[in-house]
Amino acid sequence: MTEQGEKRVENKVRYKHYTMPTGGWGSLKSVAMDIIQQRALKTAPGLLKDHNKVGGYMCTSCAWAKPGKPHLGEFCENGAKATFWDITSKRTTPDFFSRHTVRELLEWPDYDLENQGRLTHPMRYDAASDKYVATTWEQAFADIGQHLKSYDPASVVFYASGRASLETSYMYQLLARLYGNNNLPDSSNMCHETTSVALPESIGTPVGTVLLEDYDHTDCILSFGQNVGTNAPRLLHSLQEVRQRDVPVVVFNPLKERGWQEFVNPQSPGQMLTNKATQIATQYHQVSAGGDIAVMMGMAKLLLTWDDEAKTAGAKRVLDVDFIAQHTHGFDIFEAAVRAADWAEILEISGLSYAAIEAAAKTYAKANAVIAIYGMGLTQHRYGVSNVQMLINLLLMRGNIGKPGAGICPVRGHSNVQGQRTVGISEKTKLVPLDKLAELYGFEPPREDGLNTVEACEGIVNGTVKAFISLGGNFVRAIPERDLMELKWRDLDLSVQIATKLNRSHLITARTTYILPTLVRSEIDQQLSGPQIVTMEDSTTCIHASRGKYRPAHDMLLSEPKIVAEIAKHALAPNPKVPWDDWVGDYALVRDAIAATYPEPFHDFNGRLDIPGGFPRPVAARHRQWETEMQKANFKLPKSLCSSFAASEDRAILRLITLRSNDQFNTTVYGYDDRLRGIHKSRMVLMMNADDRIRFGINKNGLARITTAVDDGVVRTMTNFEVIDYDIPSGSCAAYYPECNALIPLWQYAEESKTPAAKSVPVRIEPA
Ligand SMILES: Nc1nc2c(c(=O)[nH]1)N[C@H]1C(S)=C(S)[C@@H](COP(=O)(O)OP(=O)(O)OC[C@H]3O[C@@H](n4cnc5c(=O)[nH]c(N)nc54)[C@H](O)[C@@H]3O)O[C@H]1N2
Ligand SMILES: Nc1nc2c(c(=O)[nH]1)N[C@H]1C(S)=C(S)[C@@H](COP(=O)(O)OP(=O)(O)OC[C@H]3O[C@@H](n4cnc5c(=O)[nH]c(N)nc54)[C@H](O)[C@@H]3O)O[C@H]1N2
Ligand SMILES: [Mo]
Repeated sequence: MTEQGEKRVENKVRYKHYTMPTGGWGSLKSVAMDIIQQRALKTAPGLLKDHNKVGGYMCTSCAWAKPGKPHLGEFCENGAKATFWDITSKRTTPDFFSRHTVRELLEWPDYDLENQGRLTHPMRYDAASDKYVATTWEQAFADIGQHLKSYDPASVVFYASGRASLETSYMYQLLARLYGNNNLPDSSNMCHETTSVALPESIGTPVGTVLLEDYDHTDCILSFGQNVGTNAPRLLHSLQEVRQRDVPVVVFNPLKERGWQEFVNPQSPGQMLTNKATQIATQYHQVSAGGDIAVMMGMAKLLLTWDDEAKTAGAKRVLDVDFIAQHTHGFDIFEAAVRAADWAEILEISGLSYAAIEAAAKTYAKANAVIAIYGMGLTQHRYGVSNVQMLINLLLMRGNIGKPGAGICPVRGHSNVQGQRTVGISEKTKLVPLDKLAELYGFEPPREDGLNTVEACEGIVNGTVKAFISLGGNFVRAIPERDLMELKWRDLDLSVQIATKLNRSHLITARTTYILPTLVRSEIDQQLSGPQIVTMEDSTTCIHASRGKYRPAHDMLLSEPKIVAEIAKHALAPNPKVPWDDWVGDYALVRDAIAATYPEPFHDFNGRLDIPGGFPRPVAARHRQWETEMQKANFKLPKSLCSSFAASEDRAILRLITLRSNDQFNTTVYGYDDRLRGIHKSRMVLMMNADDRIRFGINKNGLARITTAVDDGVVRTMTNFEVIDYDIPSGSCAAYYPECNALIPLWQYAEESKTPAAKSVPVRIEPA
């Protein structure tokens, strides 16, 4: 098997270590190229005025916080790219579909598909011609409704990617529950679900405790497994300010990511002219993939040792003993486990030296208020939950939760992925006020948990899932086990893809398949009561309004709330208590419904839309109130010192990290340049430690085959990866997502959260 994208992308990779800072001129140039490529010149000036500003629209790229006092341009290179790809003047019209069969389009790489521009018409797949043909909205909704009425409700999945607004998401979850299931997996299942499982057990909240202003008060930052320069670049503004106060930033990442090293703020003329970069990381530790629990265990051991010494000497304690006594539970057992942990094992698994771990622990121990940032490098591992809980343990040891300048800061992915969970998109019934929904809408909601992403895939494989509705996203491309999933997807009876641009999930057709094109957030959403406002929640739990500014890409497009409402009206028996049409006419009424369902976070929702910086939803742990069973913060024992699948004794198996380049938003590939890693022209690249490359007999700049090293009777192999010698610990290697998803077994996920273990795929490498 080869990656289909290869066929058209024949460029040979060019690799040159990138020494420029993140941001700066490189970033401006990249934005300029994108404006030209997407033919978005006319719309570009709006970026300064409206992007992430009160009265404007919220970026559709990452979920990072939008400050109350924004910068002149409150956007980054990647947010700008995401916007230009949304407001591109290119169109994927019925004429385009009439010229290409689906079989032909399946040969195209992701980049070429989305680069056709915005979808304009509802399209239905016609098997006879193997083409998509234009249909009317009325026909599409009538047919989809008819299909949905014919299924057992348990066999239908309502997936959501993380972009849809709070208003759409609320309507969507209600649609699923009125239909009769809780099958509401979302992209969070592949992402920060680990966080949503780990944090409630530890501190009684599913979300982070840090607000943007905490960055003004912190005196140390720890970062684990997040690539700031690419995936949340506006966070660099806060990090730069933190560094200007000389606050230490300690980074743990197998790869030397440029964003954590140096940054020039493109919004600052002074910095641009002098090109004077701010050094971000004060310590950079290249931990092995899956080695974080071991690192944190080592740090915890040192804290205990130094605390013992302080106690003996009668000096100030290193542990925050008052906090531990008053606010936590389980310290004794945790302490015993930390004391028992073996240094040799810690060093072996972490891949770091004792001195490195000691340096990190010293910095941590000296600080009074510490923020811990993390991303997919912690969540997408077999013991991802332990990863996150171990980080919480470390914070709890010194009382670093619930005080200014301190706390846990998971950096979320999609711009409203967190908010979707807040308003009920969840397969877990315990997270949803079902009784309230029953009372408001006079129906009996289903009470069994629904399917998460992995379970939905299992259902598709075993035939129990018959229909898949996708509110955005590119599910087939984003999930593991691509070959089997693409095969089984074709047995689905119905696939409905609500989308903005063409992607591969649209081309893996079911018996009946529709593409329903929709507006993007930056476009004016005109309904009966006038142009509409939508809302979303950022990584720091702050809720913002967003107003579209651009003319819709096409007259035929419908908004997401309208599409959801029409599917509901055509699939469900009428319910006078659910005013779908009124909601579509005025989204303020949906916000009233959200406020009625969730009075605490959303009281006076419509009155608080334009608070600069958004309004935070209440998080008890910020005030040291712990909504756990014991009403305390819990020290949780990690399940293992290593968060990955076990390594082989003979080092024949490497851990493959699948990650993002600087030129993509998830499965949307903007181009073939990962500028910040110095990798150009190709994505079929394997980043390897030179010793490993030599060990496996691969020539410098040679080609490699990657085979998943699991023994389940399935062969998962991909070939023709161009190998580059990369600064990465021996034993770990890295390649791009989504290309490598064919290598990830569906059953290798984080225990408890079922987040696919995309950061530690056990692989064998050989010359191709
Ligand atoms: N421009 C842009 N922005 C995005 C996205 C995008 O694709 N493009 N995607 C959005 C989404 S949905 C998400 S979830 C976020 C993802 O943002 P990130 O969390 O940054 O995700 P990844 O790019 O997958 O990379 C994670 C980092 O973890 C490191 N890593 C891998 N394994 C380990 C490990 O075992 N330990 C440690 N300590 N580090 C490890 C990798 O080297 C990499 O730097 O970004 C969001 N923002
Ligand atoms: N191997 C590996 N796999 C991974 C990951 C990894 O790190 N490694 N990361 C995982 C993570 S963190 C995530 S979040 C998932 C992402 O999984 P998804 O969220 O399913 O994928 P995206 O690539 O974000 O979806 C892109 C598509 O969304 C549609 N779209 C864009 N904007 C809108 C909009 O406003 N409305 C609608 N209706 N549609 C829109 C477009 O048609 C576009 O093609 O992938 C996961 N998969
Ligand atoms: Mo994500």
